[in-house]
Amino acid sequence: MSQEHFDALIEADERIEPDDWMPDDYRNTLVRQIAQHAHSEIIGMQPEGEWITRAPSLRRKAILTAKVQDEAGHGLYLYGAAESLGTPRAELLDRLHAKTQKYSSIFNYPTPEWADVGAIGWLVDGAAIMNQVPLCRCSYGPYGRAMVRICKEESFHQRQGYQIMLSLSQGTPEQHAMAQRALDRWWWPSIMMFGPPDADSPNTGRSMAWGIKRFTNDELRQNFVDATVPQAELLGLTPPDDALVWNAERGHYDFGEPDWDEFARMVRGEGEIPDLRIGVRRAAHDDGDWVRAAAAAYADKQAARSAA
Ligand code: FAQ
Repeated sequence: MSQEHFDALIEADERIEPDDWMPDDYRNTLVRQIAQHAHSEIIGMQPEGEWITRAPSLRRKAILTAKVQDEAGHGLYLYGAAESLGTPRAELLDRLHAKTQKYSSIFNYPTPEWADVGAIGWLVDGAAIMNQVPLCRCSYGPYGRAMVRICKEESFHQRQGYQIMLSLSQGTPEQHAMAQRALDRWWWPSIMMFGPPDADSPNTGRSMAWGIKRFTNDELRQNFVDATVPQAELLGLTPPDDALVWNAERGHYDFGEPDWDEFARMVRGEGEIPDLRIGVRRAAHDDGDWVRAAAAAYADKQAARSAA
């Protein structure tokens, strides 16, 4: 195995597997992206998890519980994919807790109303699908395969969110207004979730050449806007962007410029919410100490038995 073999696999659009030789930069890029992705999944459980006890019906509670559990599962597959590159999960969690590794900016926004749960499913899971379906073809095998199942589940999440928004937008005037407020809160953060503009994205070029990313941040952002505006129209809701207009010449929607300073603050984890998210995560990790200790003791016992 050598650089030559690696280059040939990439050139042929074939998969790199854990035992294959790979350049250090390729490995480090994957660990960085997969770890950030895994952290996003488990931190992303919090804004919606806060609504499980307050969901408006038993049916909504059951659906939301299942969705939040799915996000935990996504975290597990992704930490597994990162471990196959030689970085243990415990180390990645330490980096998350120390804030030396990132999670998605989108989870640094609050969920003050029930409609936020609908908007997260519709917009955040919708953006996640747009970004992650191409990742099913990622050149690194374990990541691409994990993404297949994740995308199927995200698709269910997107539909449940859209269905909440549909019920609210067709409900009482108060419910319709609550749905509009949630769209106002989540529209721009979802647009920014795709990452910085291509001109300011240091990783895109190399990640595309390696077949990790298949589209640039701006391409995916445009696809998301094009897919989502008609969905908003169907709901009778209006995205909070005066510059949003169909451009027949381009065959795409034109849209306004996000507040990239706000994005940078969210990525850096400034403000109360990032502290809250990491605090809750650390507490959950510490509370789970005894489970990890018990699992390790059980594994030792089993290993000693099979050795005897
Ligand atoms: N937030 O050069 P690029 C979900 C960082 S999962 C924070 O463009 P890249 C499911 C970036 O890391 C959501 N940081 O970077 C769910 C880099 O910093 P670094 C997560 C961001 O990697 C739903 C720097 O900016 N999805 O939502 C963000 O080529 C509901 C320069 O950026 C994934 O992680 C951001 N938004 O492209 C769960 C998908 N954007 O590392 C619960 C996989 C950029 O050099 C509830 N990841 N940065 O220090 C990706 O596709 C890519 O990593 C991008 C960024 C597109 C996110």
